[in-house]
Amino acid sequence: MAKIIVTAALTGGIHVPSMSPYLPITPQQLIDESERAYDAGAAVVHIHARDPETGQPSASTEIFREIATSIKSKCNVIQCFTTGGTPEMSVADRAKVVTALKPEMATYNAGSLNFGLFPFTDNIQEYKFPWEKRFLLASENGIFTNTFKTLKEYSQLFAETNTKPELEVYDAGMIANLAYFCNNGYLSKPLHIQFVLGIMGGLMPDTDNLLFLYNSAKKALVDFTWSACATELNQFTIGTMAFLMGGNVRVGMEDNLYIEAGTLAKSNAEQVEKIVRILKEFGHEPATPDEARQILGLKGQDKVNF
Ligand code: KMH
Ligand code: ZN
Repeated sequence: MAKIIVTAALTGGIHVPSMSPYLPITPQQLIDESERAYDAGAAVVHIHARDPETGQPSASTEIFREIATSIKSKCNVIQCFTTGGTPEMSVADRAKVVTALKPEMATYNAGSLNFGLFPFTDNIQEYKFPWEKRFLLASENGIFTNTFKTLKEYSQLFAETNTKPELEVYDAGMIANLAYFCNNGYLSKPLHIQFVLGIMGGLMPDTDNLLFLYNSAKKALVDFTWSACATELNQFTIGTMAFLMGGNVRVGMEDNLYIEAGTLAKSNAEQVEKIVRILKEFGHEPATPDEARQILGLKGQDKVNF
C-alpha cells in the first residue's frame, strides 16, 4: 500500500485566537506543535508566523527564522512555509520568507480570490485582541491577490532558491493558470498540488468537487503529485477521500479547529493522530519525512538557508 504524506498546517492566517485557545501562536508553541505533529506521523509541517503578543499573522523573517532553526534542530520534518500570509500583506512581504530561508518547500497560490472570512464573526462573542474583528470583516472586500505577474515573479523566486512550490488550488480556473505557467516555462515538472476546499470564494468542500478538481488537473497537467485539505470537519472526509484516490492529505488548525463535532482539537498532533489512524485502517502508512522528500523531489534540509 502507498505511503501517504501527511501535512500538518499548524496555525495558518485564517483563524483568529478568539476562536480557539489551542491555536498555536508564539514561536515556541509552533515549534512544540511541529515536533508533536512529526511524532504523530506528519512528514511536512506548513508554517505561518504570528506576532507572539497579539496572534496577528506576521511576515517577519526573524520570527520565521527562529521557528525554522529550532524545528530543524529537533527533527527532520519537512518545513513548508507560507507565501500566502494574509490578503492584507503585500506580495513582496509574503515572498520574503523564501528569499531569506530558501526552504525546501513553500506555498504558491495559483490564483486570486475574495477570501471570505467575515462569516466567522457571527460566532465570536468576545474578542481577545482588537485586530481580530477588523481583520475578519475586512475580508468581505479584500482580494487575496495572486495576479499572473505576481505568479511569474514567484515562479522565478522558487526556481532561483530551488524551493519546491506547493501549488494551492482553490478553484478550477487555477488549474488553467498552472497549465499556462507550466507550458510557458515558468513552472517545471514534477508538480505538487494542494487542493484546498471550503474557503468562501473558492469551491465548496464536497466529494464531487474534489473529483472535479482532480480530473481537471489530470486533463490539463497530466502527471503530478497531490494532496487535499478542507475546512472544518470536512478535513477528515475530504482527506480520507484524497488518500483513497491516490493522493496525500493535509490536516491542521489552519483549516480546521475541531477534532469532532462540537469539540475543539487540543493540538495539531491530535488531528494528525486521527488521520493516521484512519489511513492505517485502510492498510496505508504515513510517509516519513525522507520518504516524502523522495516522493516530492525536494533538495534536502542541508540546502536550506537556516
Ligand atoms: N492565509 C491565506 C490567505 C498559504 O499558506 O499560502 C492563504 C494561505 C495559503 O494560507
Ligand atoms: Zn497556509
